[in-house]
Amino acid sequence: PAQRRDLKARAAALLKARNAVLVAHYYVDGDLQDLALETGGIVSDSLEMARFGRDHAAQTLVVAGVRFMGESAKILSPEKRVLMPDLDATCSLDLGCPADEFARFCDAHPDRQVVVYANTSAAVKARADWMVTSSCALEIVAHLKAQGQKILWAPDRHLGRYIQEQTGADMLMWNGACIVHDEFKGLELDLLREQHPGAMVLVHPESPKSVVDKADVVGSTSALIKAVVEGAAQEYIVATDNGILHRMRQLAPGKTLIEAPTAGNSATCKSCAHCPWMAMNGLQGVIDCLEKGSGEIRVEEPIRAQALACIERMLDFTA
Ligand code: CIZ
Ligand code: SF4
Repeated sequence: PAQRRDLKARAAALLKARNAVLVAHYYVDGDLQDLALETGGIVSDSLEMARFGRDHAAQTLVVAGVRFMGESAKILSPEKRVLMPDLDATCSLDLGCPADEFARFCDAHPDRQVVVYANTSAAVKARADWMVTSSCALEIVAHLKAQGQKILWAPDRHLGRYIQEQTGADMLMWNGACIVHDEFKGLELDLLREQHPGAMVLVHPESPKSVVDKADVVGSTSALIKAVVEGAAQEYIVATDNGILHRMRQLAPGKTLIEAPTAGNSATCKSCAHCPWMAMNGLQGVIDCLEKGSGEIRVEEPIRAQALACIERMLDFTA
């Protein structure tokens, strides 16, 4: 702990000295989340991270999250330096949706509006009409449906199915999944719930249908945090990356938080729902990228400009 305190103080001093701000996701290590908040940065979901980075005066953004988050920051703020503690931090949704294959899929369905989840590369966004995050996907798809549009959706099949069920939109799906949320199990969740009959079940829609169907609240990371803060229940079973519990505990200190069961455990033992790529972000990485200028995100022009149009459509819609 003394060593961590020391690293944190060094990282804080460097952020200040380099006129940099730390933009962190809810799923990264608690130390990084605290550092971001203590130094004038933000801890948030990918939508708010992108907005915050764009609007902040700092000329260097340190993005603690996964690669698509760094890319989104660079797409929105090309004049800023965007650094990441570890450039190898990626996402199974991004990996599972290569830009060339995706472009062929789109070319085969020219009559559809292409809607992609934030968790994709800049090149995939460049091919899309709309980007969405889980906090605005329902609204945007409902809007497109009302206009009579048919949709090509990528890459998360669980989130896509959930949105289709909710909106009734005509959606053709890419077959991707998040390796973390895909592991939550409905049957084990039932057993856990029997042990905690008063608990509210909070589920991120990247989870399988068997889990989403048992939820009291289905929503983005921000929506799940709000549900804990505002909920009347004492206990909450949380089906999303367990990195989020840090922020939930801070904002709702009196409440009991229980991790939802995954395939790698049983209802009675500890969950293992933590993204291995989010876990690559650490205090030392923040120090290294600021000291050495390593981990810099670059996105080539025309791709950047095309991806920007797709992100801005969402930002304008949700403004
Ligand atoms: O699972 C993720 O990577 C999420 C929830 C990203 C986001 O939109 O904040
Ligand atoms: Fe991707 Fe899942 Fe990790 Fe989020 S938690 S970055 S969706 S692999």
